[in-house]
Amino acid sequence: MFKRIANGIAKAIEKAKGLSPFARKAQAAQGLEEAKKALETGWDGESKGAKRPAILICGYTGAGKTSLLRAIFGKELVGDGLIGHGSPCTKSFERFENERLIVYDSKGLEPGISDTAFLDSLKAFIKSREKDSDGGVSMLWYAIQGPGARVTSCDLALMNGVIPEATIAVITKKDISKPEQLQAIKSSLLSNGAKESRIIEVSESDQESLKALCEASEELLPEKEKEAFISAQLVDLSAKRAKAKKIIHTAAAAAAAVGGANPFPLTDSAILTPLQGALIGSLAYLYGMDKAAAIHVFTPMLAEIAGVSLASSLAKIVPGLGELVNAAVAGALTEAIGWLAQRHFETCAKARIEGKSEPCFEMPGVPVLKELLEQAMKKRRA
Ligand SMILES: Nc1nc2c(ncn2[C@@H]2O[C@H](COP(=O)(O)OP(=O)(O)OP(=O)(O)O)[C@@H](O)[C@H]2O)c(=O)[nH]1
Ligand SMILES: [Mg+2]
Repeated sequence: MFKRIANGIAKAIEKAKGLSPFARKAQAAQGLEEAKKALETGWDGESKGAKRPAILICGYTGAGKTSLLRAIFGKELVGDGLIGHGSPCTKSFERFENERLIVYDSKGLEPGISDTAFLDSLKAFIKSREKDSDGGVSMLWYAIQGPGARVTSCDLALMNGVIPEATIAVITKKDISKPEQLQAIKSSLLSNGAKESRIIEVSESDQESLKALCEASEELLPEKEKEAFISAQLVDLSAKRAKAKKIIHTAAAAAAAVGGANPFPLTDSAILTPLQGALIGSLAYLYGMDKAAAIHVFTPMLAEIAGVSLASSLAKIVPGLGELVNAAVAGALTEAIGWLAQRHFETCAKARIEGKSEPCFEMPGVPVLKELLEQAMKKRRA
């Protein structure tokens, strides 16, 4: 995708050569219009490369299944009023979904229900999903609450009898469990054939524990589903950062190729904005932002980027840039803009985890831009 957009930019640079300085500026400004479209292309490109995983969560009633889903995927996916304080809450299989993921939250197993009846209903449900156009259930999170300190024969039958190769045992409510209770559950699971890496202790308010569950899940999912899962979850920010780095480097390499093949004046650098728009769109998908929201929030940013470039203030911000956009400068400009957007997305993700409202994007002042650009230039020179 980035290469395709870069090819279009290379043609625009070629076309600009014979134009007057005024016409060149107008043409560079035109890049902004294309950048808005590219933002959408970037978002679509990233989402097409991913496939929604379907996670099924089950376990006894009150184990904390719905609470866990809310803590990892946010209130936007699992709404208010679905947590049962005092009485069983979730009825049958509830499906929650967004553009990145499907989750099936199951009714909790209640004492008195026969193991075999529950196991059969779960197997029938998984079978029925196989015909789903979205594909079948990818993974099972089996919740066992820590303070209960026991693993029942029914727990084992469910964990070993449904999709054992894609099951993670999740010991919940770690915060109110004694170490010996957690240990008792773990030993029992291990002695019944569970893998240590597939047993995760969590509590809904311990981010590190939730991140560990995400990491174990990422390992288990096929590549395309892993991409979508990383984008859907809110707690493993390091996985998002690693993916953001790859996206930024691919876009920066495409920009460097354009600048390297045909260097152009720094005052025309707005011509690169379509590439930067696609980059921001890709990052927006990764950080869980809706396409429409991304366009709404980042169009002004693209305009400001184009504005800084058109006003030829870039040379003033970083005098070392020189007068030509060559491979190093094109790559560094794109990389700096990528990290600028990534910083904003990460701040938004943290705000969502803490239940705060997301801050608006504000174009940083000259010192921050200068620092980002200088860092990117230094890396390119090295
Ligand atoms: N201390 C503590 N309480 C928790 C945690 N997770 C959930 N709870 C509480 O456990 C109770 C049950 O939580 P739910 O998320 O409704 O449990 P569930 O497994 O979905 O229950 P059903 O829908 O009935 O099957 C609620 O009072 C939650 O607030 C946790 O990590 N720590
Ligand atoms: Mg529930």
